[in-house]
Amino acid sequence: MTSLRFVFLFLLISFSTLAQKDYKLWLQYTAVNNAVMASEYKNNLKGIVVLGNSETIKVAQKELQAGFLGMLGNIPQIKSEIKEENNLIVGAASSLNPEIKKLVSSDFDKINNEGFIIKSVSIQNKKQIIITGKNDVAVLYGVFSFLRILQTNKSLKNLNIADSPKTNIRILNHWDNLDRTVERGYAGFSLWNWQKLPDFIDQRYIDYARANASIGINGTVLTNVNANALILTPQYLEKVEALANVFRPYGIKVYLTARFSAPIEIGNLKTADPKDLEVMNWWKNKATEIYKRIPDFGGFLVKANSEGQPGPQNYGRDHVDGANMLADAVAPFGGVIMWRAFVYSEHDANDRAKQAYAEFQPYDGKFKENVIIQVKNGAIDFQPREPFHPLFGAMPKTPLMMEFQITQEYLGFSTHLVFLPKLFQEVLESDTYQKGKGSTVAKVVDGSLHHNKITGIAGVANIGNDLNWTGHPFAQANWYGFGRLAWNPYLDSEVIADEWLRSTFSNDENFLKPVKKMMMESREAVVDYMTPLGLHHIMDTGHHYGPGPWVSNLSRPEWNPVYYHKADKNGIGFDRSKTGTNATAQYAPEVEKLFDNLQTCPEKDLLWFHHVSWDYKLKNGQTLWNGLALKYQEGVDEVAAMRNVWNKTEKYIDSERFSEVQMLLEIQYKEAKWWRDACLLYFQQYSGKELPSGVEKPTQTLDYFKSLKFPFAPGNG
Ligand code: BDP
Repeated sequence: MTSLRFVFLFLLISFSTLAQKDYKLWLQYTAVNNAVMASEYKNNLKGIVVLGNSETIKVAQKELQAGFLGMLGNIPQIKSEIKEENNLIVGAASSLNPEIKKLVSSDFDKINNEGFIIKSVSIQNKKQIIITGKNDVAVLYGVFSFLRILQTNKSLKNLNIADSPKTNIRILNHWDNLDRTVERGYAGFSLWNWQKLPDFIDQRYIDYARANASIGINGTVLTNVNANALILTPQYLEKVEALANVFRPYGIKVYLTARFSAPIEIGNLKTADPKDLEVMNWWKNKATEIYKRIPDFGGFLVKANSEGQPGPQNYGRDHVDGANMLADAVAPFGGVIMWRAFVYSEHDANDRAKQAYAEFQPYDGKFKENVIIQVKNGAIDFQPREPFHPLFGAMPKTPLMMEFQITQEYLGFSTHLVFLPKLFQEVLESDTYQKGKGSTVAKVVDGSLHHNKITGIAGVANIGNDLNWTGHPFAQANWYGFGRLAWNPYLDSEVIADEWLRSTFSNDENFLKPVKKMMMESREAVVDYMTPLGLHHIMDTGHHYGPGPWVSNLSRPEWNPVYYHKADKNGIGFDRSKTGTNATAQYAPEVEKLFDNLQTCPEKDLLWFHHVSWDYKLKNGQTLWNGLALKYQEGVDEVAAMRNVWNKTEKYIDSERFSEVQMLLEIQYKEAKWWRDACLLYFQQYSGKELPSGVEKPTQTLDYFKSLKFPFAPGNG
């Protein structure tokens, strides 16, 4: 009996410590086992001098203690004075004494309000390290960055870092409903426990804030863009206030989605017309009420007149009228309106890819100063690959915010390992040519191209209440990478993968090298086995799980995959060149020419812009049909290779995460084959050609694949 109890206890303890690894994200703070580095750290970190006593500074101090305890096995002494050498001095500019301030004064010119300085200095001939910034939150960013130096086993010698975020709004968009379901959420239910708030503060809220602050995220939209007006009632605002209080010390502002018809639904007005005086006043009063509770409330995110959501057009007004009315309501308090450009009208039979541009481009320069237009990275909808959204090159007088999707709605949910920073980087590096060569999307988004006052990057969160937050251990890397790119849109995704792997798993080169390579190749793999050569939106409809290129029976044409691939006896692809819908004309002439011409259009975007025959010759000499089939096979092979890489990592990491990823890769492999077989069998009906050699025979019939139904696929409301 006792021994049984012992075994049980042992299991319980080992379960909880292992499970914590999944939970701890990239803040593992595991012992530094590189002896040289460990001793360098210990020698340089004899004491900590923390200046200031705000809640944020307390958080910074706690984080340093946790980090040092985990990584070095002890906590350097907390000191109130700087006497000996080898201290870490942590505090905002206002708390530094004149002597120290002088040592870093020129560095302060290099940073903005949220930027930080980490510097090795000598004070009265004693060497010290300073972490500082213009305010306490900046110092906290510096602390996390300093801890990352240790986490990634880098040297502390001659530190001289001055780093600032390049965008102002670095924000997660939670598509979380008030009943705790998450639209397109694949990691459990919403973190926000509305029923227990405001009195019960789940530790998870704090850990969420910590994780975000560690990567520089400074805002969160708590609610779904398909909004519920109830969030704006006092009963809920009290709960929102409680969350805002938790997040504040971490530098995170709370934002909400505003349902445009809220004045009717919760305000008892007869209209929500943005030009109606009563409606304007209702929003002004609502804003006043919110800011009374939450003085640093960020503002509203709005999805209007899109996919059935109410908006100004219901009253004969336009997006400018709607956005500016809300902007007036929050302006006195410093609030911002993030107005989404994700629109495609049911009354417009034209190419869906052209619609957001057609609707929004004419509004350039018409929005109030505190409005920023939030544009998805591509013109359709978060596909495995899309050319950059033409609006990024077309609204010089309007601040545009990037919207990426971190949750993998169209990329295999939280089952497939796909390292998204690679996708994000591809978009950010795209050249709009708006002001000539080098006018990249990153420069539009960070405001450097048009000198915008507000700038931002939003990511649709992949976070839920699963033990590991994101469903897949590697999906944590997408949250991490999003934050790092929002801070610096010019960061290389490989650097991000390296940092994340070291902080999350191991610094062992034998682990890092192959796994990093696997991550870097994972995005192209998913493109290859789902939508190679520019194909898009051929997922099964509604839930978007698995292939459904055959779907053609939905009421709106652009909801059907057949609308996007246009496969027929002659060939496949959507002609968006000037012989087709002329969507290419929405780009700057240089880009337009590139995409429009079949000879110069990058093959990765071929079927996005052109309808080509099955016999069309690809650059490698293969026919389109053979090339397409071989790409699908390549995707499957890539997943098989990922699986092989992972199977060799067992000795470097904990068994729990090892086997989780192993099982997930098995599923991904199975699903990659499903994608290949279903798509090729379907397209083969039109090409009428045999599969080329090298492509495995399908395991099932087309009818079988068509018969698969997933009424309970997650994330679909
Ligand atoms: C699509 C999703 C849908 C969202 C919509 C949006 O399928 O659930 O509501 O985008 O971004 O990707 O508004």
